[in-house]
Amino acid sequence: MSVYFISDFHLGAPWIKDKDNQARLFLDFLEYIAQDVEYLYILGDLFDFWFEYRDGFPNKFPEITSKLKELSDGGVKIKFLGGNHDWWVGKSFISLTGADVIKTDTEVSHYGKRIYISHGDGVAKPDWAYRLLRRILRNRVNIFLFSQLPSSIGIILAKIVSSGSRARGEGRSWSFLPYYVIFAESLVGEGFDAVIMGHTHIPQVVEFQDGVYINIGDWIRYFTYCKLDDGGFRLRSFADGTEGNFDFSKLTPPKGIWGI
Ligand SMILES: [Mn+2]
Repeated sequence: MSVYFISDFHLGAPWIKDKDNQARLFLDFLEYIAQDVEYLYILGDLFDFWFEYRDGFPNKFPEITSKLKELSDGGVKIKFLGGNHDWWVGKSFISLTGADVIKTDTEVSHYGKRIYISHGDGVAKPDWAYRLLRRILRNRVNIFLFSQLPSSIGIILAKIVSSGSRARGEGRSWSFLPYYVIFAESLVGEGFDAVIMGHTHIPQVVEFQDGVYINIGDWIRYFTYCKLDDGGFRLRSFADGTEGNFDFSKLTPPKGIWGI
């Protein structure tokens, strides 16, 4: 049995060109791993926007949520750690998918490994504007106020969350990557065997003396994920519709509109 880590689908983002291909690959992936998945960690930004208002939130991805529910009903433990686009998932998401929701960066343990998991937003120190916005958007009073809005008005929140990060994300993530490595290295120094994050949309594996940092990339350009079993951690890609190695020569600098 294996542990899988995935993130950054941004389902529903208007800037994703081939949504049908994305949805088909994701459903095929869930089917493919069904036989050996024990834990499935979704490390945020599954949705480009999800917030539960007074009148709920319209589920635009019934095929995907019901596939996740099928897995959790079959005994798979799905753990959802929200990202900067979908941190506000709540009761309706939980009942649609059967997932457990984790609200903060956390430590988990599998195959004797201490693993630090995080979406990864707020790790890059120079991104002060986002770090401030994050505090506002995660403030309990503000969340309550937003949740009282009907979803038609509350969609304003979606625009703040989505367009803000799109403007910032463009071309800037490359320069943020060293901060992720430094952050991970210090956690490895504290005794973690692995630090697994998403958010940058750039798959990365950085080996330290006593541990590893893995960025699981995205499901927009790279279709990457991390798999852990008794053979250790591996970064894999499902871009060809089956499990394969990720070819790092395929990494390209972000161009045009590209949100994180
Ligand atoms: Mn993100």
